[in-house]
Amino acid sequence: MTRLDDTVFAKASGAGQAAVAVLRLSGPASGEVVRSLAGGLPPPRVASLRRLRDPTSREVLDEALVLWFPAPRSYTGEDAAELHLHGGTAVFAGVAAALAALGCRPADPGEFTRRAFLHGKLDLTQAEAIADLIAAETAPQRRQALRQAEGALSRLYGDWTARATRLLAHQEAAIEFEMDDLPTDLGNRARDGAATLRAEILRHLDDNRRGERLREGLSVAILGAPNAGKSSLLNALVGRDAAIVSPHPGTTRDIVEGRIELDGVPLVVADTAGLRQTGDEIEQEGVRRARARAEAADLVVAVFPADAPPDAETRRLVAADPGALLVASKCDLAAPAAMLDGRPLLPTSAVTGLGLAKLRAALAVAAQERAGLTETPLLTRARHRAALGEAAERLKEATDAALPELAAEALRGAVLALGRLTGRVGVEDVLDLVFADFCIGK
Ligand SMILES: Nc1nc2c(ncn2[C@@H]2O[C@H](COP(=O)(O)OP(=O)(O)OP(=O)(O)O)[C@@H](O)[C@H]2O)c(=O)[nH]1
Ligand SMILES: [Mg+2]
Repeated sequence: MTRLDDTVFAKASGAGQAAVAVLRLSGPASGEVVRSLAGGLPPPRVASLRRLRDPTSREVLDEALVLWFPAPRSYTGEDAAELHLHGGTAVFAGVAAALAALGCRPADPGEFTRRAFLHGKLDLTQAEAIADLIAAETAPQRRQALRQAEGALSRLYGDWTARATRLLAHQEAAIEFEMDDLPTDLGNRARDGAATLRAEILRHLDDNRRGERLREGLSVAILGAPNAGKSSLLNALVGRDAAIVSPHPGTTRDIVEGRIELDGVPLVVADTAGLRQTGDEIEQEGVRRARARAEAADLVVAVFPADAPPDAETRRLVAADPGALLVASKCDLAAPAAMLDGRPLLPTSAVTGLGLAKLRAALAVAAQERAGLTETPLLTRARHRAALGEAAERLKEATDAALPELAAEALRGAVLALGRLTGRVGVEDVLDLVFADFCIGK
């Protein structure tokens, strides 16, 4: 639980051994603490070189750059400071001990951003975007997170919340006027407005999870018969021995994942157990997991070895999945067919490297298509999807309501659901979820 009368600190950079470790401090006692350590407060927002001393023993702890950010112009919106220390473990430990002696406590993960939220510096979608920015691995992920941090999603969701609130006000006014026997079409206009808003929300929801995929990485599942060369293909794609390869059919049991990036889209490639009927319980579980992963994956790569007839299990599976990529493996051993069931087969060999560049290119195209890189703000989280789905549902109820009172009640539900997105309404239950994926010091 964040207590805003606490002053907290955390190492905000320089994990492990780095030349500089930045220590962040935030809370009402920040100014007093800096004064005790540095012998005075430097001017606001100007980096000043100061000697830090243990307040009790007066021992010099470090020569540090000290930055003082008086409220409200700080990241958290409260009095805050940064100490740029030399990067040694002993330096940090010494300063941390001095801070603890002065009554500060180490910050919880995400606590600085949580404080910023509580002081109205950012809303929940922006706080989530900062977590994404810290975790971003690729340039498109970074761009998406930055757009969201700048408020692209909060503006969109904030605008929807305002509109739903206005519709609710109209609906309630219509009820008032009705009681006074005044003619009005306010109620009808509120219902039309609800239908229009719902259509916009549904369009935003119907984006094929592009934003979430970009954030999490596109999921690719490699499927095929035992010994088809699936693990060899995974290893070739990720460029390391991620999965065990052996001439024994049924080697892979669990799902083995490797991450790659193609044209800026992260992919999580999963190698799976070979599909076959088997009496071996562990292998059966592996096959079950393989099928489940194929169901959940954004893209299936089906592997058919060139030196064997195509197996019925995998064939059946891809027949039901028109988006699957078909690959002929082991083309150094035998000449592959060009087509299978009327679909092109991409020839590859994990031994000679044949076709791997083409496979990467095909994966990149599929990934780009499915990630659908666009400039409009994308829906990035399941939390947003749930709240928007709920809002659309309530708006439909409002449109279809038989009584104005029921329409008003449904609109109130829509406002609440939309408000949860930015955290302006009903916030307590979502806070923990949002801040749980933060690292300490942010
Ligand atoms: N010549 C040749 N051999 C290959 C190629 N790919 C895989 N192999 C061999 O085929 C055998 C099976 O390869 P794996 O990658 O383990 O096959 P798998 O599909 O993962 O097999 P399971 O995990 O049992 O389902 C191994 O002996 C590999 O060395 C290839 O492109 N060319
Ligand atoms: Mg395998």
